[in-house]
Amino acid sequence: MQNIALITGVTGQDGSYLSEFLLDKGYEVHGIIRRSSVDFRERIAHLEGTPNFHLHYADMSDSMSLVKLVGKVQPTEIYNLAAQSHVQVSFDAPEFTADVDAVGVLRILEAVRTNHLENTCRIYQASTSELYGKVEEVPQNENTPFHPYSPYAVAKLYGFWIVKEYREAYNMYCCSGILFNHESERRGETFVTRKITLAAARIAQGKQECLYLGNLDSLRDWGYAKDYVECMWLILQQEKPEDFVIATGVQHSVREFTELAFRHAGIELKFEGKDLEEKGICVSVTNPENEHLVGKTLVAVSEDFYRPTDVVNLWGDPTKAKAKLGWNPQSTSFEQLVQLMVEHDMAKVAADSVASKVRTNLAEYLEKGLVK
Ligand code: NAP
Ligand code: F7E
Repeated sequence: MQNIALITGVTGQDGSYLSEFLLDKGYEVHGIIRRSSVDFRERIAHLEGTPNFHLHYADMSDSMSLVKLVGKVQPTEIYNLAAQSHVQVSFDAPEFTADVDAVGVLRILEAVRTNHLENTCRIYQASTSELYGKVEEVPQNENTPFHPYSPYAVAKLYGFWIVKEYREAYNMYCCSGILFNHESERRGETFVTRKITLAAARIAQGKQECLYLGNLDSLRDWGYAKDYVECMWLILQQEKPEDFVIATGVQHSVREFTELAFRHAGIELKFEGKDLEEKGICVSVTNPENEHLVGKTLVAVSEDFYRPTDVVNLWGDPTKAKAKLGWNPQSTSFEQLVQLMVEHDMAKVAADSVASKVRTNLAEYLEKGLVK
C-alpha cells in the first residue's frame, strides 16, 4: 500500500525538511498552504513540480477546508506542524495563536473522524518543550509536569491533551513529539539563533553595525531540525502510539550561542556589564579588513526583546527516544549547528550583496542608456 502523508505547515522550517525526508522514503506527500499575497514559498520551491509532491489550499482555522482535504487525500499519516510558532508574537496575537495552535489540532482530529479514517491514519502532533515553561524539574523528560508560560505554550498544552484524549477515547493512533528547540539554515529570521547568525554575517561583511538582543542568560537545548524530522517519522512507526521528548541533552545560553556564531564569522567578542547594560565588544578579528571593528560594541541588549514571561531553563532528556526509537541525539553537535548556520548566512549575505550591486549597476547603465 502506498504511504500517503499530509503535512500541515509544509512551508515552514520543519515541513520543508520533513517533505524531503518522506519523498526520499517513497511517500506521496501532500502539503497544506495558505493563500498569501506573495506566491514564492522559499523553503519548498525546489520541491514544487516533483511528481509525488502536491500542495493544496486549506487553513487550520477553517474546519471545512480540512475535512474536505483529508477526505480527498485519504492520508495514512498526518503530520500536524502548522502553528503560529513564535512565542513573543503569541503575546501580541493570543487569540489567533489559540485558534490555530489549540483548536486547529482538534479540527485535524475531527477531520480524520469525520472521514472515518481513525483506523488507517496515524497522526503526529508537533508538541513543544515550551509546555515545561516555568520549569519544575531540570532536565525535562516525558514525566516532568507541565507549566506553560506564554499564550503559545497554553495553546500547545490544549493540543497535547486533546491528542492524548482522542488516543484514549477513540483508540486513535495519535501522539506528540515534545520537541526542544531545533534550528537550521531554514530557521525563521526572528528566532534568536537565526537572528544571531544573520547579524554576525552582516556585521562581518559591513552590512550591519550592531545586533540587539533580549535575555542573554536564557538557556536552551538546541538541535538540528534535519535530525529532528526523522524522529517525527520514527514516532509514527512504533507499534503503540506514545509521546516522546526529542532533545540533544546539552544546554547553552543565548550569550554562548552569540559568542560562537561571531567567532565563526571571524569576530571575537567579550561580554561586559549586566542586564540591560550588557554589551558584546569586539576584541579581535581574523579578517584584516575588519580591524576597525576592534573595540566597538557589536551586541547590545534592548528591552524590546524581553517577554512578559520568559522560559529560561530548557534542557531535554532524550533517554526514551534513544532507547525506543534508536535515535542518536548527538548526530549534529551544538558547535556543528552554529557553524553550518553561520557558513550558510555568510554565503547568503555575500550573494545578496552581489545581487544588489548587479541591480544598482543595471539601474545606472539603464539610466545612462548603456544597456537597452
Ligand atoms: P514555522 O517555520 O514557523 O512554520 C509554521 C508553519 O505553519 C508554516 O508553514 C505556516 O505557514 C503554517 N501555518 C501557520 N498558521 C497556519 C494556518 N492558519 N493554516 C495553515 N498553516 C499555517 O515552524 P517550525 O519551526 O517549522 O515548527 C513546526 C511545528 O513545530 C510548529 O507547530 C511549532 O510550533 C512546533 N515546534 C517547533 C519547534 C522548533 O524549535 N522549531 C520546537 C517545538 C515545536 P506560512 O508559511 O503560510 O506562514
Ligand atoms: O527564543 C531569548 C528568548 O524565539 C529563545 C519556537 O520554535 O522553540 C521556539 O521558541 C530564547 C528565549 O525561541 C532574543 O527570550 C533573547 O528565551 O528563538 P526563540 P523560543 O521562544 O524558545 C520552542 C521549542 C517552540 O516550540 C517555538 O515554536 O532566546 N532571546 N533575545 C530572544 N529571542 C528572540 N526571538 N529574539 C531576541 O532578540
